[in-house]
Amino acid sequence: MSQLPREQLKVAAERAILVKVILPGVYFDEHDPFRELQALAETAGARVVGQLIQRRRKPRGRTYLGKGKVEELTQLAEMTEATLIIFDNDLSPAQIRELEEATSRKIIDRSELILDIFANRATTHMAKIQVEIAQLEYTYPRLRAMWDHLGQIVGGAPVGIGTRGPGEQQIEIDRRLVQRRLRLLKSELNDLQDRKFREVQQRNLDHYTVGLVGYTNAGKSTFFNQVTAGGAFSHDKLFATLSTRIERWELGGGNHVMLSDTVGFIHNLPHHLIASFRSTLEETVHAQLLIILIDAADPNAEMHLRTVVSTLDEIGAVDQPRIIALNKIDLLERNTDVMLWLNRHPESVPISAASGQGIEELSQRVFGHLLGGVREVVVSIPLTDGKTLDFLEKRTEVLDRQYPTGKAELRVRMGRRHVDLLLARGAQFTLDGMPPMDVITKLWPNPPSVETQRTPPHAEY
Ligand SMILES: Nc1nc2c(ncn2[C@@H]2O[C@H](COP(=O)(O)OP(=O)(O)OP(=O)(O)O)[C@@H](O)[C@H]2O)c(=O)[nH]1
Ligand SMILES: [Mg+2]
Repeated sequence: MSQLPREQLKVAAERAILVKVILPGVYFDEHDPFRELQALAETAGARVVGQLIQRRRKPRGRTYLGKGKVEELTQLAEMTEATLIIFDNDLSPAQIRELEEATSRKIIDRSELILDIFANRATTHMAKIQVEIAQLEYTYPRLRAMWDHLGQIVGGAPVGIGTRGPGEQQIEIDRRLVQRRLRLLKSELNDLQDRKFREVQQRNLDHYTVGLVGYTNAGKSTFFNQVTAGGAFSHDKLFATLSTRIERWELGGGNHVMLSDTVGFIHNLPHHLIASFRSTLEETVHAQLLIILIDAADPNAEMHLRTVVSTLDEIGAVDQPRIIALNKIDLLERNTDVMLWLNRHPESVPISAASGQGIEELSQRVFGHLLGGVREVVVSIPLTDGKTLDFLEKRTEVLDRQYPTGKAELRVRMGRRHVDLLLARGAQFTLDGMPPMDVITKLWPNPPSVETQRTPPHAEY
């Protein structure tokens, strides 16, 4: 296994040229087309020494780039002494081989670059298994096409290549090894996933759970650290977080939710990579509320939002209400930028995870969801039920207190969740003079998320 050459094609410390082919109808950043690829390359540890861009109606079959551009690329690589060429587009194994032969440089595509970052960042056992599965599934089909020519590539070629000519027999042996390893990893991941699923189910019974999601580098971990006991790694690099962390977020008045911070999303993430990160995203899929954190200061923020929404669809996180939080507003120079956003997404909450601005407003909104909509009702309980009295005094807003014989009648502002909690404790009480079960559906017609605010219908996704 340790001999798989493309698995060892590390990006760190290489001199790299970035290449992008712009195809009609495919999104790209017009002001700075290499912005994200450059950040990804630097995150992986490469030094970017050149860039090359081409607009085409469709990719050229053999080399993706046009013939003249391939020559230009080769010259650029020679001039800049580049050892690595990174394509923003996903390439087929045959295209990689053609391009490597033409340029005598190592070629990788965006998916391989992301995998390389994931491989370096994975710290938990689960993340490591998921990355290895994704690597084997993405990388392996390319091995066969690669091996016969890797030895001729300039610089950075892994040790062993070129000295060991892998014949058909060797490929066959390794193919079987890869399959066996994949089966082993997948069965281990299945076990971990089952355990994780039970944990998540139990947590959802015990607590209200809120999933923090967003594009990579949006500031999720910074926010998480602000509002919980923290411990999440935050950094100005892409994919700083690769596993999920859950902590208590105290909302005041004895109310709390469990908040999860997880891996960030990115556009065009290969499907199998999303699939292999399913276990990491288990908390997100089953969270009772989602906060979509957007870096409002990023020029591509709208595309980021679209990516997050479509990734949530893809992983099946579609049932819960969502709140959009516009982060990094401290970086927005003009108030009009915030106003523009609010115009387009009127339900969103501007915040700064770094300075704490707006977080109180956001936690109020979460609080509203937690309670499932606040209503003003009269709760009547026996005077002897000190526990329930105590609960109402501490957890709800008491507006009035009356004590007719043997009873306490409190006019309170309470949420559906308060009623559920009281029922779960076996408390005996009436709401507006009626048994709770008779009035719940009248007071809270759409439980559990009365104030559901899905992304507004006019937004284009
Ligand atoms: N100015 C400013 N910077 C912020 C704010 N929130 C986060 N940042 C910075 O943005 C960068 C990314 O923050 P993270 O919290 O690591 O972002 P993340 O969403 O967890 O990123 P990944 O885990 O990589 O997906 C860090 O350099 C933070 O300091 C903010 O409100 N204002
Ligand atoms: Mg993070």
